[in-house]
Amino acid sequence: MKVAIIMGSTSDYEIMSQAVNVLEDLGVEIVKKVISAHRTPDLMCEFAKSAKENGIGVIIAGAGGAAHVAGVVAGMTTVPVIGVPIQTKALGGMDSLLSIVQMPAGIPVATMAINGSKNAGLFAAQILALTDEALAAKLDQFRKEQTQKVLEATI
Ligand code: RP5
Repeated sequence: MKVAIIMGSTSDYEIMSQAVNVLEDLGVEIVKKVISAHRTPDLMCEFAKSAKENGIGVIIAGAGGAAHVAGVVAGMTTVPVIGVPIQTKALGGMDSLLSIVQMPAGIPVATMAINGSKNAGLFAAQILALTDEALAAKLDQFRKEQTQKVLEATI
């Protein structure tokens, strides 16, 4: 299964590329697309409604400001949605965080930290790894290497 990485603007890609990189390192197939809830609402609906039949197992949605794309997409599919609040100039990303995290009961969005795109990629991989042993082994290896780096760090 694939992970879809969508974002409200090309300006989000500097952050969202961290999810792309971690998933590519783990060998996960991805699709990436700029989809905005307010600038391309028809595209957003089309994407969300066809996600499951297109073989998408997890959707990562990054947006800043009035960041409604993750919640609206989640309302149109049962494919799990992970939201990434993008840091903003005006409010530091608190606007994005609160827009994404406060989903009313019934339509969940797993919300990461502000700019937490790398963790979104890892979390998506962990979901797919529940039914993919090879991917689970790669995640175990990633954790081992991460631990080793901390143990070997000098200050
Ligand atoms: C949101 O507005 C995007 O997700 C982006 O974080 C923010 C600013 O977009 P641009 O004006 O840089 O295109 O829709």
